[in-house]
Amino acid sequence: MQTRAAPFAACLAWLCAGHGGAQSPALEVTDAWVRAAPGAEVAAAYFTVHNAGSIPVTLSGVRSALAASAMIHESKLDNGRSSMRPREQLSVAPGATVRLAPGGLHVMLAQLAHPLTPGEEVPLLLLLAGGGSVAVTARVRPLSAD
Ligand SMILES: [Cu+2]
Repeated sequence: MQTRAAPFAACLAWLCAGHGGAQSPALEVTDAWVRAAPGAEVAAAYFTVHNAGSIPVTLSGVRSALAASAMIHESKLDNGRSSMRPREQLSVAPGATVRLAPGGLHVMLAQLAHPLTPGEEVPLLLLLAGGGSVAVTARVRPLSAD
């Protein structure tokens, strides 16, 4: 298991680093989208992440220029009731694909800079444990999308 890095320390390390790590993780992010409710201050972001490299890659957080707060959440159905809780880290094994999708893993965007409208692009920065990040652009889809 990996030690749990304090998100803030990880952030500072990233800001201070002049360049990324020696090996850039082979993380492929596809199908990034955001489900937005009209006028809402929160929205959920989804994407599919594939680790094409030979070492495990761990997402330690997410940021967005359009949201004051972005967190990885996991929805679960307990006794027919849906609940969600934060996931501090998301590990992707070599060769593995992890899908963030409605009803499961998602990125919760809170305190949005403005209400999102379908078609709009939302920048996401996926922070990697150990330094580095992956920039992703997610397209806003209507609330009815799944
Ligand atoms: Cu959530």
